[in-house]
Amino acid sequence: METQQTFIIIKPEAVARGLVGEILRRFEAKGLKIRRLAMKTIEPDVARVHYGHHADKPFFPELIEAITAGPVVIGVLEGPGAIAHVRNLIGATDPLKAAPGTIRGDFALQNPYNMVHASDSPETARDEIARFFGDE
Ligand code: FUP
Repeated sequence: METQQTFIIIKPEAVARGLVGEILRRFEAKGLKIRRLAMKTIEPDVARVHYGHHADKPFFPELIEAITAGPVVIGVLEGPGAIAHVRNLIGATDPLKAAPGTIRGDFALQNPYNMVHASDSPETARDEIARFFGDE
């Protein structure tokens, strides 16, 4: 299987609840390697680009508010099939549909507070890694 890199955000609500270690532990336990890791607060302009595909949705303002509400942990994870593996580990977008055993299924109640973002394709992974780590 192709070695891939994928981009994650451990969202403000997860950082505030002290779940950074638990979430990273799950990715590492799976066998994924942490290649980049940083803590930062996402600026509203960056958030609006990151979630640009939802700009016309009624929940967009709440989504931007939530992702900029406090510090996040951003990271790059690497491994064979990393993009799909990380999506499987975090679970469905809607916490109500996320299976128990997944991060969203175990720790989240409702959107937009679903704890973790992860890239959903090689193209978004490349764009998101460049957006958040490109200046390093
Ligand atoms: P995902 O890739 O699983 O994060 O899903 P999306 O890109 O579709 O959604 C991005 C974020 O928008 C989610 F993390 C939560 C939020 N969202 C809502 O608040 N309501 C919705 O109906 C759909 C998404």
